Amino acid sequence: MPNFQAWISAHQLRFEEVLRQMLPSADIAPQRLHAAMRYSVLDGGKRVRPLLAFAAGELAGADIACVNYAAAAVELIHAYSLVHDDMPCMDNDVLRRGKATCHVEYDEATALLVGDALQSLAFQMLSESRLGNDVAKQLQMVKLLAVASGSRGMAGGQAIDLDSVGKQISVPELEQMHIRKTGALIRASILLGAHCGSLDQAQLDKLDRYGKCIGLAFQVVDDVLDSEADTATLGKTAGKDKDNDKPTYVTLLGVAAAKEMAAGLHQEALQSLSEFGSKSRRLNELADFIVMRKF
Ligand code: GRG
Repeated sequence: MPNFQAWISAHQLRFEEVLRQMLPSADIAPQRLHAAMRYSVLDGGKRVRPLLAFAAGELAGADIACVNYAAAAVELIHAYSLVHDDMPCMDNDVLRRGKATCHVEYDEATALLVGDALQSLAFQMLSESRLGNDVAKQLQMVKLLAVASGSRGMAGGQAIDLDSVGKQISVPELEQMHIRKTGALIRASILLGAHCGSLDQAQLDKLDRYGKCIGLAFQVVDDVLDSEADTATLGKTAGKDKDNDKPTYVTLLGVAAAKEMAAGLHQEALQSLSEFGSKSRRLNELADFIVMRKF
């Protein structure tokens, strides 16, 4: 069995090609929109959400061809959220994944359409191919992604985030915001990967518990990195939360307590998977990676 780094690199390389094939060619009209979509998705990002889908798929004995569609769908939604989040009407940032943000490289109207089109493409990927023999389950997967990315999930979390700028909020309120904004899509990535295979409801619930913990841990670590790491390492502007007067785990709890919280969530995530034994090796390693990452 390959070591973790080799497993990650092999999936990242293979998945880049999957995305290249799935995205419309920049030679096809409207060329500028298609070029901007490819610019925003390809050659960048850690691909954490697809990796979680692949690891959950491996645990569930899924066909990798099916997981490719699920992983692409979550990564396209993620890429759309980053493009929109960077726009002047939201976070107004110029740097993402070490390169100019979409609206800077192209223009604002194009960036808006890139996000719209990537979101549609995500649902096309999840619905147009036969992801196994159970059509009802596939429909459930489409709904799962819709809820995770909509107003009760990521978009809703973003709305709360924008509304919280400059305000005092409590730790439970911050947690609710991040469970939606960042956690919902991470959770969906794991469940979608698992749905490509076969697990019973009790096993899916354990994976969902893992997803909830690791989704929140991801955000706590993101807050710590924003306060401690530099722009070159992150590939996006560091220190933005403080500059934008945004409540974070670091501003509310302090760095030490935020790190402790991430460590606690990490342990809870690992415990949720204990019954799977060696089958959950990749998910365990991804939990370690998410909590210990430096970018
Ligand atoms: C615009 C509807 C809408 C939602 C935006 C996810 C999000 C909601 C905004 C991104 C802002 C942000 C920095 C959130 C913190 C956590 C996060 C999602 C970080 C970026 O994800 P990574 O680290 O990025 O997985 P890469 O580039 O590696 O894919």
